Amino acid sequence: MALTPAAPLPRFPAGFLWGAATSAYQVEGAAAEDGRTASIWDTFCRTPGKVFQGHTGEVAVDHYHRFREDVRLMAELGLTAYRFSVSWPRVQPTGRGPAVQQGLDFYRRLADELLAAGITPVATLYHWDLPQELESAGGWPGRSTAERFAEYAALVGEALGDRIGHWSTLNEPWCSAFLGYGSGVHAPGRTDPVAALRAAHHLNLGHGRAVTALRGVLPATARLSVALNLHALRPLTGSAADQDAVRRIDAVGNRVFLGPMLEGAYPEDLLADTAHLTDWAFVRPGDHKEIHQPLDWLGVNYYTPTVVSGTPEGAAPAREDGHGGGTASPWPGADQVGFHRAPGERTAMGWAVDPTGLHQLLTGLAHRHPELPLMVTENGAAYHDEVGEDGGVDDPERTAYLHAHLAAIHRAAADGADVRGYFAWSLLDNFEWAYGYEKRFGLVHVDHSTLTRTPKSSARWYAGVARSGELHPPVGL
Ligand code: IFM
Repeated sequence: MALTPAAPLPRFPAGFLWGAATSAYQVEGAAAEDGRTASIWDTFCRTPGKVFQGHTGEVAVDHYHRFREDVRLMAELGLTAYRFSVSWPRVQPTGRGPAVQQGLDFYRRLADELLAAGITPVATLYHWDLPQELESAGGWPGRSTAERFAEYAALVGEALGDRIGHWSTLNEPWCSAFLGYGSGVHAPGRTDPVAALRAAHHLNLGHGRAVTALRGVLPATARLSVALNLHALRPLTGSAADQDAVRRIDAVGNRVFLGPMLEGAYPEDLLADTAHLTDWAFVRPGDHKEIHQPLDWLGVNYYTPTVVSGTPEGAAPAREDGHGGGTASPWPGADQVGFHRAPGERTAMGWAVDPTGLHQLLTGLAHRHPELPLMVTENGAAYHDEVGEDGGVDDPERTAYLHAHLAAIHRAAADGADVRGYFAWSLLDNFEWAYGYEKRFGLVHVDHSTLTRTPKSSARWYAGVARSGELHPPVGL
C-alpha cells in the first residue's frame, strides 16, 4: 500500500518573532524598592474587596530580582523576543521630573541580559500602573496626564533607546479607560462613563505625544507601536438590532482608538452614540493631528470573541461575558447592548476558545491598513494547572489553544495580513489583576509560595515551534 505523503506543516517566515509577554505590575514585585512609589494598582489592591482574597503585586513573581533566571528560561524555550513593560512609578516615582537611575538601571540590566541571550527586547511604556500621584491629580480623565506621559516616554526612550528597538506606547488603553474609569473593576476603580470617555481621549493624546517624543530621542531605526485589545465582534442573530449592537461596540471598543490613532478622527457614530453623555469638548483643536502619528507596527491582543445583541435580554452574567464583570457598564453609549457567552470550550476565565476571532481581526486590519505590519502582542489562556507527582505540569489544553491560534495567524497571513511576531501571554503565571494569583496564564508555572518556576508542557511544545518555525501539531491532535 502506498503511503500518502503528509501535508507540509505550516511554516512561519524567517525573522518572525517568537515571544512571550509580561507586564511590570504583574511580575516584578519589589514594590517599595529603589525609589518606586505606589501606582494606582498598589492602591486598588489595598482597597478591601477589589482583588481576589486581597492579593497584591507587592512581591508578584519577583521578576525584579529573578530576571536573570527568567531570561535563562526564555533562552531554553527558544524565544527570540520578550515583551515586558516599564513601570512608570519605578522610573519616575511621582510621574513628574527627573528619572530615578536605579529604576532605569533595572531595565538596562534586563535589556542587556536579553540581548546577550539573543532575545529581542520589546518594551511597553504603560501597562496600567499609573503613579498614584498622577491619579490624585486627576488621572487619565485629566488632560495633564497625557503631557506627563509624553515626558516620561522621552525619559525612558532616551535612557534605553541604545538597547531597545521595539516600543509600544500603551497596552490595551480600552482597559485603562473603560475598566478603570467605567466599570471600575480595574484601578483606579471609578465608575463614571464621562470620565471613561475623557480617559480614552487622553490616552489617545498621550499615545500620540509619546510617539512624537520617542521619535525625538530614539534612533531612526526604532519601531514604534501601540498594543490594542481589539474586540472580535459577532451579532447574536442576523437581526438589524444585533447588527447595530456590533456597530456600537465596535465604535466604543475598537474605533475609539483605531479612528484617531490610524485615521485621524473619532468615528461620527461614536460621537452620536455618546452625545447624551458628553459633547466631547475635551477634544481640543489640533488633538487629532497630535494623535494621528505614523506607526511602524500595530500590536493586537486577542483572547476570545465578543457576542452581542441589541437588547440585554438573555445576556450572560457580567462576570462571564469576557469583560471582567462589575456592576457599572464599561460601554458608554451602549446601555441596551447584551453580551452573551460565545459558544465553544472555555478557559478558566470562562472565555470561549475561538481562534477565528483572531483571523477576523488580523485580516480586517490588513484590509483597512494594508501598509501596517502587525504583531500579536498577547494571546493565551488560563487553565487550572497543577504540578504533577513527577514534578511536571501537563497543560494540553493550553498547547491546543496556542496551536489553534497560531494556525489562525498562519491562515491570516495567507489571506494577506503582514504578521511579524507572536507573544504568548504570559511567560510566567502572574498577578491576574482583580483575579489575583488565582488564574494561571503562564507557559511557565510559578509556585506562589516558593516562587519556583517550572516550564509547563505547553512551553516545551512552543519551544519546538519557535526553534523550527514550523507549526507541528501537539501530540494527540
Ligand atoms: O493579564 C492580562 C494582561 O495584563 C492584559 N491583557 C489580558 C491579560 C489576561 O487577562
